[in-house]
Amino acid sequence: MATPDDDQPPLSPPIPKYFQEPEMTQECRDLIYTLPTQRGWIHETIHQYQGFWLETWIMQGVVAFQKHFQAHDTDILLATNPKAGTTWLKALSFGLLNRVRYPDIQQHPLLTINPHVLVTILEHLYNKKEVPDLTSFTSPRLFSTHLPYSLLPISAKNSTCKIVCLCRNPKDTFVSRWHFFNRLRPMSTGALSLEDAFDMFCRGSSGFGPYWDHVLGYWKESIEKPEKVLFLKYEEMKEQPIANLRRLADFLGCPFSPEEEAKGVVNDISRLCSFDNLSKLEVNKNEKSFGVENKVFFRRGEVGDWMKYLTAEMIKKLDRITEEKFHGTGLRF
Ligand code: PAP
Repeated sequence: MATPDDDQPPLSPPIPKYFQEPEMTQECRDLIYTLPTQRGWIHETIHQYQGFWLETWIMQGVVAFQKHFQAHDTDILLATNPKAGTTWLKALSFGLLNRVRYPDIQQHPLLTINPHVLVTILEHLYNKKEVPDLTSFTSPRLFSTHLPYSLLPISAKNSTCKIVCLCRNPKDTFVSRWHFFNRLRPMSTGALSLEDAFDMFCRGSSGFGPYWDHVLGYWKESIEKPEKVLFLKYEEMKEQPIANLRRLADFLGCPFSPEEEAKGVVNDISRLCSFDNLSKLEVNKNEKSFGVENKVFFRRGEVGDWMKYLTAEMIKKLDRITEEKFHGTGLRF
């Protein structure tokens, strides 16, 4: 039986504060009570809300985000399925948008601050406070979310705010997710076996899942509204980081100038945000953000790591589901 990775010891309990349930309003409790419920990956329970599965601890944040967030036309929203490369996309987007402010790469905030601190995940912010104060965010505001497209607040869909979706092949997404949650599970709950996690993932009951529906929601929007939604693939970014960084810059309306190209700014940002660079920084090796060890966001950063973990039967099953779900959509891995 496969066990969670070898090269980093599992985190010790308790569950980091970040993933603890907030004090829940009666309204949220009442809502949860009406929802289909299954076993969760980190907490006891996960709930089906508007077609997607959400861990209990994030329910309140999702509902408040949907209800109260007012998108600005200039906002940028990074949308990812968990473990699709959120940390990387946050770093790249922050580096891109702030390149004039931080021209000296040797003094860059990404060298001392984890990308999750630099780019706020909205449902987590709304989990802490029902109506958070966003006045300190300057334009263009850069946020991230794990919400599927259909669950986004109406203003995010109706405004001209831009959405960048990064997705990753289902097998690596699953394996990365399994490792991640095993690092955060309380010892009292014990490790989640690969087999159990696989079963939950395939049934769609993983946080912000079903994975396929999440990916397809953004894929379809990116085809219908390419000026609003950019759809990136982790594997393509690994293969052609520079070309994809230029694509991202163009989409966000801040293309690299010929002078910047000549000075090597594209390469500088790409290198700064690479797995090799970020994962070796002191801040990402030995420090915590929101009570979570930053190193849990940097495991291997490879394409195809799933080969070490999945059985032939699992591969067949996951491939079959993916083929069925993506059939006729033009999306493939
Ligand atoms: P999140 O959705 O919970 O924020 P996310 O950053 O998407 O997490 O997932 C972490 C994955 O991205 C890890 O993949 P792995 O488990 O297969 O190794 C992590 O290694 C990878 N990752 C983090 N930073 C980078 C980076 N700069 N470049 C490429 N991959 C990265």
